[in-house]
Amino acid sequence: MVNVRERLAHVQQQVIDRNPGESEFHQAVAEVLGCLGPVLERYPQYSEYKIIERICEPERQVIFRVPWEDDRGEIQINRGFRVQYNSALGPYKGGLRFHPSVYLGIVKFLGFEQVFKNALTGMPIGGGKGGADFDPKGKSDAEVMRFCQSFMTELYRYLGEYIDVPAGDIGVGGREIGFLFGQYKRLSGKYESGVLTGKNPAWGGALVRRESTGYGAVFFVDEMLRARDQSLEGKTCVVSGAGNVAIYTIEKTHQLGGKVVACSDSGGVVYDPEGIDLELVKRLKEVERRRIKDYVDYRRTAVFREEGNIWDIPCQVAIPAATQNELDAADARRLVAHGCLAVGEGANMPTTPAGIRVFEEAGVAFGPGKATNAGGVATSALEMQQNACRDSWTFQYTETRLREIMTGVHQRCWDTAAEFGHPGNYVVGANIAGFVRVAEAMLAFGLV
Ligand code: NDP
Ligand code: 2IT
Repeated sequence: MVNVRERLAHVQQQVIDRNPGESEFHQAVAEVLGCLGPVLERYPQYSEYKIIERICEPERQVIFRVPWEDDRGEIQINRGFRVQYNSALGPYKGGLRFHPSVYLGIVKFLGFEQVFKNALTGMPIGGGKGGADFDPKGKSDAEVMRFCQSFMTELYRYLGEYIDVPAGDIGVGGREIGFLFGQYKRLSGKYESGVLTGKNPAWGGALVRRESTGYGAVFFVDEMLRARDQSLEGKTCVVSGAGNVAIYTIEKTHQLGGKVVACSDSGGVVYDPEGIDLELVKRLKEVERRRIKDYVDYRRTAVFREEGNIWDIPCQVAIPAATQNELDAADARRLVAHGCLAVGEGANMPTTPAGIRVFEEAGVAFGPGKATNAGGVATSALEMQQNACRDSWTFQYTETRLREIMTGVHQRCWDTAAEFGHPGNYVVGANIAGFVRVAEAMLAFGLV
């Protein structure tokens, strides 16, 4: 029998050869496969039934044309994607990203991560991801509506509450989910609430879903600190991004006694030593859809750095919540030198592999995205539950459920890491715990 290490290297090479040029996807696969050696040694049946090879290949990938007309009457063409990655544990579940950088490799990396993240929540959801290379920045509401309608006109035939349930991600928030749901309802001729999550609570959405990824990330970081007899109280924190995840990460950090002194967008970094004024960020970003540099027009204590690197700012807790590969080894070394104790990935794969190694070697508590940001999709699953029984829960009840789920995710990572000989290593714990749950279901289903 080929040894386990060789087998994993062979699968990784196959993934690279079969998916040329998709570097983010290769990176995500390498991170997971890098943790699976001890699992294959313990469970030879996973090799016999080629579970890893099967898990790396998406069940279905859809790529489609999205034509639409802009406000000047000019025709625009974008490319839409949906990768239905794995349905062993439930309907495909995962967000849609609208950003000019979107291509198949990004959607596949996100879909792959989503499979294990969703498994780790313990909830009945498979993994998928989608999106388009559409740039919502600077577009009017009418343009965004026409784009969403055209996107859904192609995608709707692949969706359903028992089939595939998208939600938001970068560039897709409440406004876009509204337009997408409206078009799905029109095309399908039915009010199928459970086909999308992240809906407005006024028409079928769940309270706390908007806040859930950020809140969940802070709950996870809080658990990591508690495991070291620490807490967020009085800690200086830095949160990158200024979107959905960043905003509610800042909100919960402040509620738990931490002080966030910096956030950012793709235009630069705001540093406010007095603590970020979150109501101002919400107004600028959620209501007026402006740039973060405008923050300093309203706060004398703050400075804006256009070319700034947010990881230069000293902090004890860092939560990257913008995008993939935004924190590299040099950034990690600076954070460590400044005394950073804990890093929780609010975004998906924001830390490079070399950055993760720096944190591991320095003994920094490091929560990978598939654990730390799992509160978003978990609350989406709670939204699906409410839709299925035509119910709606209170904010307080739902937030309590979210907290319990995040405590459970932390515990699963902690126990699994210890069981497989890497105590305190959340990357190992998350990858193995997520993988085993999917693998067991796949084994039970036979060769499908
Ligand atoms: P938003 O679109 O609401 O916000 C994204 C933020 O990140 C913006 O401030 C944006 O700045 C910045 N950003 C995005 N791309 C880049 C880039 N290439 N370079 C620099 N800055 C960038 O998205 P979300 O907050 O929803 O998502 C943030 C991250 O969290 C993503 O990695 C996403 O996959 C992940 N995530 C989201 C979940 C959710 O429920 N929404 C759940 C779990 C994970 P600008 O506006 O200037 O582009
Ligand atoms: O990356 C993610 O987990 C999300 N964008 C949320 C997915 C969801 O279905 O709520």
